Parts: sequence; C-alpha cells; structure tokens
Amino acid sequence: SRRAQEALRLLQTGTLCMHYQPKLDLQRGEIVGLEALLRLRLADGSCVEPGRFLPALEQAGFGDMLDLWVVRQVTDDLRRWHAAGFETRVAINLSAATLGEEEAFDEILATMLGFKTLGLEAELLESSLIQQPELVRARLGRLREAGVRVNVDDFGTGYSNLTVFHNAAVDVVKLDRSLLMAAAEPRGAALYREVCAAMQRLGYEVLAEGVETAEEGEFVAACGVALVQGWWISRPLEAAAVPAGVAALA
Ligand code: G
Ligand code: G
Ligand code: MN
Ligand code: NA
Repeated sequence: SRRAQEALRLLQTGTLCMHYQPKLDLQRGEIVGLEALLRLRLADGSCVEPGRFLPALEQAGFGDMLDLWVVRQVTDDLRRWHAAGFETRVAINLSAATLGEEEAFDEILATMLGFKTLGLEAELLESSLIQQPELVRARLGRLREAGVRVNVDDFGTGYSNLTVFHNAAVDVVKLDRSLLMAAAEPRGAALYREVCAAMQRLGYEVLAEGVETAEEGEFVAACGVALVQGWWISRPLEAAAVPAGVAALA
C-alpha cells in the first residue's frame, strides 16, 4: 500500500528515537513521570511523528517488534539519565500486538522488570483492551504484579467500550484531548467533569491529556484531575534534554 511504502521510505532515510513528555501531579506540584513518544529523526534534524509510519508498521505485523525496540531504547535512556543523577518514571505505549503475542509480551515484561525500582508504566488504547478479554486480563495482571502501572490511553475516542473497566485491571485513565476541546461548550464541560468524577469514584487516577493553555489547566484542575500532560506543562523533550528540562519545570 501507499502508506506502507511511505513508512519504509521514511525508515530508510531517518533514525528512530524517543521523545519524552512530562506529566505534572497537580496536588504535589511536581513532575511525576514522562510518556515516551516515538519519533523518526531525519538527516536535516527534523522529526516525523508516528502517525506517518506507525499504523502501516502495525498493520504489517511489526507492532510487537517495535514495542520491544522502544522498551530497550527507553531503558537505555533511563540508564544514561541515572548515570547523570536523574531518575524518573516512564510510561511506554504498547500496541495491541504485544498484548496478544506471548513471546513479545514475555520479553517486554522481562525488560521492564529489570527497571522495577525506577517505575515503568504501560499505556494501552481501549481498542487494544477489548479483544480477547480473558487473555488481556491475565496479561494486565502480570504487568501490575510486576509493579507496572497500566494507563488507558485516549479515553473517550473511538467507540468507548466500558467493559474495559470491569474486565481489565487498570490504574490510570487518560482523558483524550478531544473531550477537553468539546469542553469549550457547557455540555462538553459537564461531560468532562462527570466522566472525571465517575472514573475517580471507581478508583482510577485521572490524567488530562493535551492541556495546551492556562485556561484549560484551570478547568481540568477544577474538575479534580490528578495529573496533567500537554503543551501547557511541556512539549515532548529529546532524551538528552530531559534531566535539565524536567529540573527547569520544578
Ligand atoms: O507523539 P504523537 O502524538 O505523534 O503520537 C501519535 C500516536 O502514536 C499516539 O496515539 C501514541 O499513543 C502513538 N505512539 C507514540 N509513541 C509510541 C510508541 O513508542 N509505541 C507505540 N506503540 N505507539 C506510540
Ligand atoms: O499516546 P497519545 O495518543 O496520547 O499521544 C499523545 C500525542 O499528543 C503525542 O503525539 C504528543 O505529541 C501530542 N500532544 C502532547 N501534548 C499535546 C497538546 O498539548 N496538544 C496537542 N494538540 N497535542 C499534544
Ligand atoms: Mn499515550
Ligand atoms: Na492520547
């Protein structure tokens, strides 16, 4: 397909790397972790976002191999930061393929286990959690037993399937930016507030994604979210810029 061809062309010309976006704990007023985001750096120094190459690779069956590459890259970055006296928790996006493939899952979990004390987290799309519910439940259980917190990513997009919340054990619900954009209208604001409250009553920690402005920050804080991520706090940072970048936010 055309998309697969573009993805291969990009991979031929660029280098995969990770960027890291800080997450702010509103109560503590501290950066409590980072989300690892895949990028492709081109020779001219510009970066391509994953939307242009990741879906084609996942469709071609490379999702689990890519996740394994990401976990190794993140743990390398964590080692370098640790040597420089910087420690943090990092959340890794996992593709649906990884939850389904035993070999890939075991290897990724083993790699994560080596970094238990630093605190790794997993982010999974709702759509990855609704297929093979028994298998997914077992795999999420193994992640959480290993101390890996599970985040439901992009909540509120696609067709939200609420069975995730009684079938699967998760720790954090990340409310998608589209819900926040809809909150510019009164009904959208009420929906955001109620979804946030319901998730908290069910015992989940709630993170507001894509918070771009102080006004949005004040709104989500008033809704009671625990964690905030978005340009208002920080853009995703290059790995080398993370220790100083996070220190500057403190
Ligand atoms: O960083 P950006 O907004 O362009 O990310 C676009 C999408 O790609 C997001 O949905 C995000 O979850 C996904 N994504 C980003 N980095 C990774 C990664 O390392 N692995 C996987 N599987 N998905 C990622
Ligand atoms: O994993 P997820 O689908 O949540 O990916 C998050 C994506 O959103 C990343 O690609 C990141 O670059 C992007 N992003 C992060 N903060 C903001 C923001 O404040 N506004 C917008 N529009 N996008 C953001
Ligand atoms: Mn994510
Ligand atoms: Na998201």
